Amino acid sequence: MRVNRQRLMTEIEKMASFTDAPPPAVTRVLYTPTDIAARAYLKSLCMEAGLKVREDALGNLFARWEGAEEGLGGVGTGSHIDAIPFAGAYDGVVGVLGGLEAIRSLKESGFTPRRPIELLMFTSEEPTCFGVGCLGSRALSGAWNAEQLAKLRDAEGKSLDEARAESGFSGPLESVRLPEGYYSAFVELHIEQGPLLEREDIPIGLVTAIAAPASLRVCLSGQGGHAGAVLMPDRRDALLAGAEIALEVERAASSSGALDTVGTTGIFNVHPGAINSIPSRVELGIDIRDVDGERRDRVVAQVIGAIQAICERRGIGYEIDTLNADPPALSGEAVLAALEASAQELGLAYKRMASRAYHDSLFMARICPTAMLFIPCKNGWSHRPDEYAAPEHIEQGVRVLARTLARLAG
Ligand code: HGY
Ligand code: MN
Ligand code: MN
Repeated sequence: MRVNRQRLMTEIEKMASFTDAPPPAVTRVLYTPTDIAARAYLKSLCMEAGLKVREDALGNLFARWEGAEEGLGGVGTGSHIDAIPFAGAYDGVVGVLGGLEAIRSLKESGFTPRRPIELLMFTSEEPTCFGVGCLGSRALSGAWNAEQLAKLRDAEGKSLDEARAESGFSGPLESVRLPEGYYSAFVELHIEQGPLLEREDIPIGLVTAIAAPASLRVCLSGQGGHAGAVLMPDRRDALLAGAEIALEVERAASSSGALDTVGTTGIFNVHPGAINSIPSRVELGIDIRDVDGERRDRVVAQVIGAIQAICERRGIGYEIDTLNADPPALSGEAVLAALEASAQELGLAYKRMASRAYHDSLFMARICPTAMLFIPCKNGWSHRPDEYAAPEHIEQGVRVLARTLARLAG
């Protein structure tokens, strides 16, 4: 079986051209015209490969290679093509186009699967639009029901229903959830988004667990006013409360007792944002994660307690909205074993490791045995324009994935 590296790299480059940022940056936000054009490009590749393509009411895309036997759960592979602002060309894309290449390589080698093999492109893995990540896999796994999804609003107050309808995805949200047993296994190929594989010069990572992400949206309201005329004792400055909170996020995560706990204040919006006006309103976006769900929850509770104390001391109003607090996911041993056997067959060194980034596999693990396959990325950089994965590593990842799909699909 031969992976066509040239074809795959050309497609990855073409996918990167669908961007709303100046190259090499990639910005491809959910349901934007750029996202829709990228989806159309992917659909054309899947149809050219002779796969049966369908999209669900949220825009999750499924490209299916029917198996020889009827009525068996399929083997899924895939990832996402949406990209946060000023990201890179490989996050998610390697798993979608690499998954397609694995399927094409198997087809071209004359392999016939017993079970169907299906490529997935999940809608909205990134939280950019609605504040919560993995919307497509959250919905199709049943982790979130239609009511929870319908409550989501974007920054302009538009609902998920309005946004998806504008992009031509209609149909009841209830129809997104997959029937029991739809998949027998799921494997996602992804760049590591960390430095370990490159540092240890190991080409393959086998992901044993995915860290548990929690996100908070915090709205602070103080007393605005003239930066020159209002004396310091009379101020209620929302930005300074936010600054104390951001430092508390760092302190709470750093003192959890484990390096696995991370905390980030990635959104810090200030209103009105004028040099001579005291900030009256601030919106914070806080991301707290850990491979241990209980430890993560303790840190979240600590941060919420600190927000209350800081705001009461400073006379600042606050609203805290826990957008999501997902449990960690453990990989399926049978899928890990299939990945391990494939890497060994190919004579590739590998290491078992946790994923600190979340992925759609976090939710696929709720409906079938799931595991991820990592390849190195330069300096571990990701979510930035200079994100890079070497063609040789991408090809090796696809070769391990193809063999693993063949093993799992019989
Ligand atoms: O944030 C994450 O972990 C993923 O890259 N969306
Ligand atoms: Mn990402
Ligand atoms: Mn990703």
